[in-house]
Amino acid sequence: MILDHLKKQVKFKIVYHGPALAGKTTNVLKIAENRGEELLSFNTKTERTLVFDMVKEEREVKGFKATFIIYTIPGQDIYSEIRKMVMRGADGVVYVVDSAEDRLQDNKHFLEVLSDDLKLYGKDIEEIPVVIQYNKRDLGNALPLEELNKEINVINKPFTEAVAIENKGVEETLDLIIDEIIAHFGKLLK
Ligand SMILES: Nc1nc2c(ncn2[C@@H]2O[C@H](COP(=O)(O)OP(=O)(O)O)[C@@H](O)[C@H]2O)c(=O)[nH]1
Ligand SMILES: [Mg+2]
Repeated sequence: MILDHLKKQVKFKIVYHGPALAGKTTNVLKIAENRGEELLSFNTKTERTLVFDMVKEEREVKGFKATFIIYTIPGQDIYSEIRKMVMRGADGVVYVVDSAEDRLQDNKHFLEVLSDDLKLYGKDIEEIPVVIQYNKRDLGNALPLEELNKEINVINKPFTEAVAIENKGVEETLDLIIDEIIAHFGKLLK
Protein backbone atom coordinates (compact mmCIF):
# COMPACT_ATOMS: atom_id res chain seq x y z
CA MET A 1 0.00 0.00 0.00
CA ILE A 2 1.18 3.50 -0.80
CA LEU A 3 -0.68 6.25 1.04
CA ASP A 4 -0.40 9.92 0.12
CA HIS A 5 -2.36 11.95 2.66
CA LEU A 6 -1.71 15.28 0.94
CA LYS A 7 -2.94 14.19 -2.48
CA LYS A 8 -5.63 12.00 -0.91
CA GLN A 9 -4.45 9.03 -2.92
CA VAL A 10 -3.92 5.44 -1.94
CA LYS A 11 -2.58 2.55 -4.01
CA PHE A 12 -3.14 -1.12 -3.34
CA LYS A 13 -1.83 -4.25 -4.98
CA ILE A 14 -4.14 -7.21 -5.59
CA VAL A 15 -2.65 -10.48 -6.79
CA TYR A 16 -4.61 -13.30 -8.43
CA HIS A 17 -2.86 -16.43 -7.17
CA GLY A 18 -3.60 -20.12 -7.69
CA PRO A 19 -2.41 -23.16 -9.60
CA ALA A 20 -1.63 -23.12 -13.33
CA LEU A 21 -4.68 -22.97 -15.61
CA ALA A 22 -7.19 -22.19 -12.83
CA GLY A 23 -8.34 -19.08 -14.72
CA LYS A 24 -6.33 -16.21 -13.22
CA THR A 25 -5.53 -14.60 -16.56
CA THR A 26 -9.13 -15.06 -17.72
CA ASN A 27 -10.39 -13.17 -14.65
CA VAL A 28 -8.06 -10.25 -15.18
CA LEU A 29 -8.73 -10.24 -18.92
CA LYS A 30 -12.47 -9.92 -18.21
CA ILE A 31 -11.83 -7.11 -15.72
CA ALA A 32 -9.90 -5.28 -18.44
CA GLU A 33 -12.55 -5.97 -21.11
CA ASN A 34 -15.37 -4.83 -18.82
CA ARG A 35 -13.61 -1.46 -18.58
CA GLY A 36 -12.69 -1.22 -22.25
CA GLU A 37 -9.02 -1.51 -21.36
CA GLU A 38 -6.14 -3.57 -22.62
CA LEU A 39 -4.61 -6.30 -20.53
CA LEU A 40 -0.90 -5.84 -20.11
CA SER A 41 0.64 -9.30 -20.43
CA PHE A 42 3.96 -11.00 -20.87
CA ASN A 43 3.18 -14.41 -22.27
CA THR A 44 5.00 -17.46 -23.51
CA LYS A 45 4.53 -18.67 -27.08
CA THR A 46 1.74 -20.93 -25.87
CA GLU A 47 -0.01 -17.87 -24.43
CA ARG A 48 0.60 -18.97 -20.86
CA THR A 49 1.43 -16.24 -18.39
CA LEU A 50 5.19 -15.84 -18.28
CA VAL A 51 5.68 -12.93 -15.91
CA PHE A 52 2.29 -11.49 -15.00
CA ASP A 53 -0.89 -9.93 -16.41
CA MET A 54 -1.92 -6.53 -15.14
CA VAL A 55 -4.82 -4.09 -15.12
CA LYS A 56 -5.79 -1.07 -13.02
CA GLU A 57 -9.02 -0.24 -11.21
CA GLU A 58 -9.79 3.13 -9.64
CA ARG A 59 -12.40 3.84 -7.00
CA GLU A 60 -13.30 6.54 -4.54
CA VAL A 61 -12.85 5.33 -0.97
CA LYS A 62 -13.59 7.58 2.00
CA GLY A 63 -12.51 10.70 0.15
CA PHE A 64 -9.38 9.07 -1.24
CA LYS A 65 -8.69 8.19 -4.85
CA ALA A 66 -7.95 4.50 -4.47
CA THR A 67 -6.04 2.72 -7.21
CA PHE A 68 -5.94 -1.05 -7.25
CA ILE A 69 -3.24 -2.55 -9.40
CA ILE A 70 -4.24 -6.08 -10.24
CA TYR A 71 -1.63 -8.72 -11.10
CA THR A 72 -1.68 -12.41 -11.85
CA ILE A 73 1.15 -14.79 -11.10
CA PRO A 74 2.46 -17.49 -13.44
CA GLY A 75 1.20 -20.72 -11.88
CA GLN A 76 3.75 -23.13 -13.33
CA ASP A 77 6.35 -24.31 -10.83
CA ILE A 78 9.25 -23.47 -13.16
CA TYR A 79 8.41 -19.78 -12.69
CA SER A 80 8.46 -19.82 -8.91
CA GLU A 81 11.07 -17.06 -8.65
CA ILE A 82 8.94 -14.77 -10.82
CA ARG A 83 5.88 -15.70 -8.78
CA LYS A 84 7.61 -14.68 -5.57
CA MET A 85 8.66 -11.40 -7.15
CA VAL A 86 5.08 -10.61 -8.21
CA MET A 87 3.87 -11.32 -4.66
CA ARG A 88 6.01 -8.57 -3.18
CA GLY A 89 3.84 -5.91 -1.58
CA ALA A 90 0.52 -7.69 -2.12
CA ASP A 91 -2.25 -6.06 -0.07
CA GLY A 92 -4.84 -8.68 -0.95
CA VAL A 93 -5.07 -11.98 -2.77
CA VAL A 94 -7.72 -13.70 -4.87
CA TYR A 95 -6.98 -17.41 -4.79
CA VAL A 96 -8.45 -18.89 -7.98
CA VAL A 97 -9.51 -22.53 -7.76
CA ASP A 98 -10.28 -24.85 -10.68
CA SER A 99 -13.47 -26.61 -9.53
CA ALA A 100 -12.71 -29.80 -11.52
CA GLU A 101 -12.56 -32.92 -9.37
CA ASP A 102 -9.15 -33.98 -10.70
CA ARG A 103 -7.62 -30.61 -9.73
CA LEU A 104 -8.48 -30.86 -6.05
CA GLN A 105 -5.03 -31.93 -4.83
CA ASP A 106 -3.32 -29.19 -6.86
CA ASN A 107 -5.72 -26.63 -5.47
CA LYS A 108 -5.06 -27.74 -1.90
CA HIS A 109 -1.30 -27.89 -2.39
CA PHE A 110 -1.08 -24.47 -4.00
CA LEU A 111 -2.76 -22.80 -1.03
CA GLU A 112 0.33 -23.81 0.95
CA VAL A 113 2.46 -22.24 -1.78
CA LEU A 114 0.46 -19.03 -1.31
CA SER A 115 0.94 -19.20 2.44
CA ASP A 116 4.71 -19.60 1.98
CA ASP A 117 4.85 -16.78 -0.59
CA LEU A 118 3.18 -14.45 1.92
CA LYS A 119 5.51 -15.54 4.73
CA LEU A 120 8.45 -14.50 2.56
CA TYR A 121 7.25 -10.93 2.99
CA GLY A 122 6.30 -11.30 6.65
CA LYS A 123 2.60 -11.72 5.96
CA ASP A 124 0.27 -14.25 7.51
CA ILE A 125 -2.39 -15.82 5.27
CA GLU A 126 -4.76 -15.76 8.24
CA GLU A 127 -4.36 -11.98 8.60
CA ILE A 128 -4.11 -10.64 5.05
CA PRO A 129 -7.28 -10.12 2.94
CA VAL A 130 -7.84 -13.26 0.85
CA VAL A 131 -10.88 -14.22 -1.23
CA ILE A 132 -11.18 -17.74 -2.62
CA GLN A 133 -12.84 -17.95 -6.03
CA TYR A 134 -14.22 -21.33 -7.10
CA ASN A 135 -13.92 -20.95 -10.86
CA LYS A 136 -15.04 -23.18 -13.75
CA ARG A 137 -18.39 -23.92 -12.14
CA ASP A 138 -19.60 -24.79 -15.67
CA LEU A 139 -17.51 -27.96 -15.86
CA GLY A 140 -19.31 -31.30 -15.83
CA ASN A 141 -16.85 -32.67 -13.27
CA ALA A 142 -16.97 -29.62 -10.98
CA LEU A 143 -17.13 -30.65 -7.33
CA PRO A 144 -20.09 -29.40 -5.29
CA LEU A 145 -19.35 -26.00 -3.76
CA GLU A 146 -19.78 -27.20 -0.19
CA GLU A 147 -17.34 -30.06 -0.64
CA LEU A 148 -14.74 -27.87 -2.33
CA ASN A 149 -14.98 -25.26 0.36
CA LYS A 150 -14.66 -27.84 3.11
CA GLU A 151 -11.56 -29.34 1.48
CA ILE A 152 -9.80 -26.13 0.48
CA ASN A 153 -10.98 -23.27 2.66
CA VAL A 154 -9.42 -24.43 5.92
CA ILE A 155 -8.53 -20.80 6.64
CA ASN A 156 -12.22 -19.83 6.54
CA LYS A 157 -11.93 -16.96 4.05
CA PRO A 158 -14.83 -15.39 2.14
CA PHE A 159 -15.44 -17.14 -1.17
CA THR A 160 -17.20 -16.70 -4.51
CA GLU A 161 -18.27 -18.86 -7.44
CA ALA A 162 -17.34 -18.01 -11.00
CA VAL A 163 -17.36 -18.99 -14.63
CA ALA A 164 -14.65 -16.52 -15.54
CA ILE A 165 -14.69 -17.46 -19.20
CA GLU A 166 -18.33 -16.26 -19.32
CA ASN A 167 -17.58 -13.20 -17.19
CA LYS A 168 -19.70 -14.65 -14.38
CA GLY A 169 -18.57 -13.91 -10.84
CA VAL A 170 -15.57 -11.90 -12.01
CA GLU A 171 -16.74 -8.47 -10.85
CA GLU A 172 -18.30 -9.95 -7.68
CA THR A 173 -14.94 -11.43 -6.75
CA LEU A 174 -13.12 -8.16 -7.40
CA ASP A 175 -15.69 -6.21 -5.36
CA LEU A 176 -15.27 -8.64 -2.49
CA ILE A 177 -11.48 -8.47 -2.33
CA ILE A 178 -11.65 -4.67 -2.58
CA ASP A 179 -14.14 -4.62 0.35
CA GLU A 180 -11.82 -6.86 2.35
CA ILE A 181 -8.81 -4.66 1.62
CA ILE A 182 -10.69 -1.49 2.51
CA ALA A 183 -11.93 -3.05 5.76
CA HIS A 184 -8.42 -4.24 6.59
CA PHE A 185 -6.88 -0.84 6.02
CA GLY A 186 -9.91 1.12 7.20
CA LYS A 187 -8.17 2.47 10.26
CA LEU A 188 -5.36 3.96 8.18
CA LEU A 189 -7.82 5.69 5.87
CA LYS A 190 -9.64 7.54 8.64
N1 LIG B 1 -14.65 -24.21 -18.70
C1 LIG B 1 -14.04 -23.13 -18.24
N2 LIG B 1 -12.80 -22.84 -18.66
C2 LIG B 1 -12.21 -21.74 -18.15
C3 LIG B 1 -12.84 -20.90 -17.21
N3 LIG B 1 -11.99 -19.89 -16.91
C4 LIG B 1 -10.87 -20.10 -17.63
N4 LIG B 1 -11.00 -21.20 -18.40
C5 LIG B 1 -10.01 -21.78 -19.34
O1 LIG B 1 -8.95 -22.37 -18.59
C6 LIG B 1 -7.71 -22.24 -19.31
C7 LIG B 1 -6.68 -21.55 -18.41
O2 LIG B 1 -7.11 -20.23 -18.14
P1 LIG B 1 -6.06 -19.09 -17.76
O3 LIG B 1 -6.86 -17.88 -17.41
O4 LIG B 1 -5.00 -18.96 -18.78
O5 LIG B 1 -5.43 -19.74 -16.42
P2 LIG B 1 -4.21 -19.23 -15.53
O6 LIG B 1 -3.07 -20.16 -15.82
O7 LIG B 1 -4.70 -19.42 -14.11
O8 LIG B 1 -3.90 -17.81 -15.85
C8 LIG B 1 -8.03 -21.44 -20.55
O9 LIG B 1 -8.21 -22.34 -21.62
C9 LIG B 1 -9.34 -20.73 -20.21
O10 LIG B 1 -10.11 -20.44 -21.34
C10 LIG B 1 -14.18 -21.22 -16.80
O11 LIG B 1 -14.81 -20.57 -15.97
N5 LIG B 1 -14.70 -22.37 -17.32
MG1 LIG C 1 -2.14 -16.89 -16.48
